[in-house]
Amino acid sequence: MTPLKKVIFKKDRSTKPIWLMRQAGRYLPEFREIRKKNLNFIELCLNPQKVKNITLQPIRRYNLDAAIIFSDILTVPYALGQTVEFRKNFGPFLGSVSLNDIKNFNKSTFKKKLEPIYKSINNVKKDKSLKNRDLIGFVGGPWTILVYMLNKSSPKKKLKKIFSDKPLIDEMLKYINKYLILHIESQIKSGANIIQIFDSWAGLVAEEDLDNYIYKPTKKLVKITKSFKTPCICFPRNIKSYKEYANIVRPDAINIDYNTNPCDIIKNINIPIQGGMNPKILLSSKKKVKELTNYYLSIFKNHPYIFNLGHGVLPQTNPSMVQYLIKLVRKFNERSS
Ligand code: 1CP
Repeated sequence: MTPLKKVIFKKDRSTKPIWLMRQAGRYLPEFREIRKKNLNFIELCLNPQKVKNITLQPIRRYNLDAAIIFSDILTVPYALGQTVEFRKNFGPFLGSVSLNDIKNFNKSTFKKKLEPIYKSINNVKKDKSLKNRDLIGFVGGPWTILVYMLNKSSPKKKLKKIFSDKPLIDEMLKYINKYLILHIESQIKSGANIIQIFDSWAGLVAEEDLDNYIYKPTKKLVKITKSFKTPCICFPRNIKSYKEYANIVRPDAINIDYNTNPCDIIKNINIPIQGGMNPKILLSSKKKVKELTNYYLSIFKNHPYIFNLGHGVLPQTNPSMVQYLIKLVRKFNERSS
């Protein structure tokens, strides 16, 4: 059994596997080298040969337990006909889209547009370096995808008024979910053996809307993933209550953000937990990294736990600090065995 599955399915507490969100990406010089020559980010995500290479870059450098397919959650709006660009120092920039556009879209066009991603997963899966490692496929949470589609840029800066139109949101979520299901199924059939759902903007939803905007649609995605005997890890970042989310949505494991107190979470949640440590710590000293890593490891010592961060690796991170972090987790595992 692969390392993450051991924790998730067997509730193994004896070893803490490690992978990192955004383990491939801008902090790696070998990624920046490729990115410099590939200015269209979506096109890069749809190039199986390059995607395979980028996905395996961190696996070649470090002793990680899982690879995550190099892609982006915004390939879904792209496949639904919305233009998606990434502008330097601005982030994603999306074109216009209407409810009718999505209503009338058809599944085979969607699948055809994302076919290169499925081919990439298949290619990565066959690589020798993936032996006894997990390959993680992913989607954005329905709400997070909707936020980018309607806001057309990151909500970090400004969230548009449109978010008060509840009937429109309900209707759009229904259609978005149909395509997220298709994307999940296709990734699993191509070789992804774990699915992670990134609901990065779950924290923006008011208590009264959680059921319709987050719980109900996400629950469906989790159910579909589980029907393939594939674990589903959910990351509803900054959600009001991880406990309530876990009880209602029923993921196989839950990723926590860095504002979540790990001591509280362990009292409240009995499913496997992933992540939590603030990625900013990797910009500080080895001493501080060691302290905080050992703090998380000791808290989750007797709980099924996958080591990860509370958000993605920051672009300014020195790759040697990532190396050091992995060494610390491996050392802890050796001491515990
Ligand atoms: O060079 C560049 O400018 C591209 C930077 C980049 C990278 C490396 C983007 C643009 N996406 C990615 C890859 C990516 N995105 C992965 C690859 C696998 C890995 O983790 O190694 C994954 C899993 C994602 C997921 C993703 N994309 C999320 C969910 C996680 C999170 O960060 O909250 C989100 C919100 C996105 C949208 C997105 N794509 C890229 C950026 C800069 C953003 C964030 C936009 C914003 O600030 O709102």
